[in-house]
Amino acid sequence: MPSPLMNTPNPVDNSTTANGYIKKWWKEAVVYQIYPRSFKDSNGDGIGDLNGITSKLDYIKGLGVDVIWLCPHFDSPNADNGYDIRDYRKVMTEFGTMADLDEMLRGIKQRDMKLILDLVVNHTSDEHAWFVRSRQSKDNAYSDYYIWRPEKEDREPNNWISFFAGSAWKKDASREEYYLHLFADKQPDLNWDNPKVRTEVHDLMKFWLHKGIDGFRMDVIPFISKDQTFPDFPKDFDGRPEFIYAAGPKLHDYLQEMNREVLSKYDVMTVGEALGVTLEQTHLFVDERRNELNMIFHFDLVRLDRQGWKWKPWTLPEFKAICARFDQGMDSHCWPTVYLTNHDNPRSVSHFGDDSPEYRVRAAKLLATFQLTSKGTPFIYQGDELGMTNYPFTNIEEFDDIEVKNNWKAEVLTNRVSAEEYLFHQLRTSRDHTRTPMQWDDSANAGFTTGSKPWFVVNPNYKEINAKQALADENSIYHYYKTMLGLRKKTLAFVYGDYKDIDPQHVSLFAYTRTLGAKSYLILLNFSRNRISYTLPEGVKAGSLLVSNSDAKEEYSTLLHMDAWDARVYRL
Ligand code: TEU
Ligand code: CA
Repeated sequence: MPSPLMNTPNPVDNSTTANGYIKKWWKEAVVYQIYPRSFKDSNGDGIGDLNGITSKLDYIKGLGVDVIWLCPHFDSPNADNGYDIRDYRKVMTEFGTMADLDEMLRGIKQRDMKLILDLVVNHTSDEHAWFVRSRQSKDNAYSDYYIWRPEKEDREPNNWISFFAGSAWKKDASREEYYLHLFADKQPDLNWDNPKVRTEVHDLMKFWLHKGIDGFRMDVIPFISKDQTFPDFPKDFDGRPEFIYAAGPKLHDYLQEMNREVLSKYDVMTVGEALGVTLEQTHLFVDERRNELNMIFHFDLVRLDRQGWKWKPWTLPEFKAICARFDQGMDSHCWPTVYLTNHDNPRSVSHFGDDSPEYRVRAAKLLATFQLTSKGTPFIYQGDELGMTNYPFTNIEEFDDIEVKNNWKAEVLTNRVSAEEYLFHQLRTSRDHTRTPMQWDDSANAGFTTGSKPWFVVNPNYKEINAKQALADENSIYHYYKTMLGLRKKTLAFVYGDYKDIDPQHVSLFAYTRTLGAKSYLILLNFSRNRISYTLPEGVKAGSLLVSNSDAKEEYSTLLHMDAWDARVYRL
């Protein structure tokens, strides 16, 4: 039965650009990511919910985005905030009902926006009916839905580790076997080598597509295929298991099958979260001639200052080198994404900008300028349009994230690392920084909930940093995003244009051009507090000024004076 909410037709004409890209709606779209638990609480229980999102659709549409990516909204016991799904066809009770979801989807469509859902199918919750059956015996219909192995010489089947600390295997008392969990032990990995599992996944995708949703973000999708011999980590293992987990032998067969069986039948977009995928492997996922996924999220940029859970300093030339490498590494058959944060990373202005009261607004606008003049589909995380910042955690009790807590047990409680050192790193890297409630206004709890207790700490800076203030102030970060989104919409060169870094070695200025046919633009970003006098290289001259995050007026010049965190876009 055709759904009344079938995906909306797309205006983009699928012709080819001057530099060889086939135009697609999802290449020109800008996505806004919602973490439902922290977006807006409508009933005072302290937990964000679907009706809360519906009540804010005008706010989201007002920004000028096209697509909403909703983090998991499915029934879940929340061992990992919804990334442990108990029932793929049911809405998480705290978030509302299926009727609320239909209402939200209708509101999204009415505003000419689209919705993509989070497809979490590398693993389920251990409370999923499949796992409940699977652990009961070795010979029921669900026994092979998960990855079970006998113990090996009195211990785990191999030495694989979980991303949330400890072994990736857990011994199950009833089956007397180990099951694999690359994440928490409450997140058992599905056995994709069982064709019944793949059919189940295809069916649940169709269930949601029939509702009229417009695609999926696919959680850790490169991990779905496992080397069934389960070898130990190689001798030269570098401590980064993701590169081993993402190299399963059947991965691309399964993605092509999923495309053939499901995705090819709908005009939808897909983006795979590609932990453990190198730039060199990217085309295998996204080359349009291979019919797998449209795009993937790389980790190189958001994790450039990381070593495991530890933070390390980064430099602008390193940041630029990653951008250049990705641009050169993907031809016109591939399409990139651009994101500076999500629910697994610190706040972008705290991470790549400057969150001091003096420079926060400028720096957040600079990052918006970067993101919205970059090639690829931009993904904006909720609250970044307000310049929300990292949370000033002072002790471990304040955190919620299972990753932070499990690593604390593994590192601090075993005396490997001091509490001070651990907190020093988490203050810079923790996933919890982006999970604090959205700051809507300056009333109690930032207007996130009418109840007395939000599920998670509210950043104390909500009195200054909130949506109400941002909407009222025409110089706010929100309005700047809106301007940049409007400009991107009418300037195809920002979407498809060729990219050229004109000064890769400069330590604080990022200067690049975007060119499509006869149209060319120069973007200048001062990633520092220093004032810079900059002479453009031979042959480059700034033309008229299209956008600036300051009151600078310089135009038609080869010598430019950039203040702290200045961002400008010129015609060339
Ligand atoms: O994340 C994948 C993932 O492993 C990392 O992003 C994670 O944050 C960690 O830093 C690895 O060290 C996805 C989801 O985005 C995340 O929220 C889930 O916790 C995870 O998968 C499991 O579903
Ligand atoms: Ca609620």
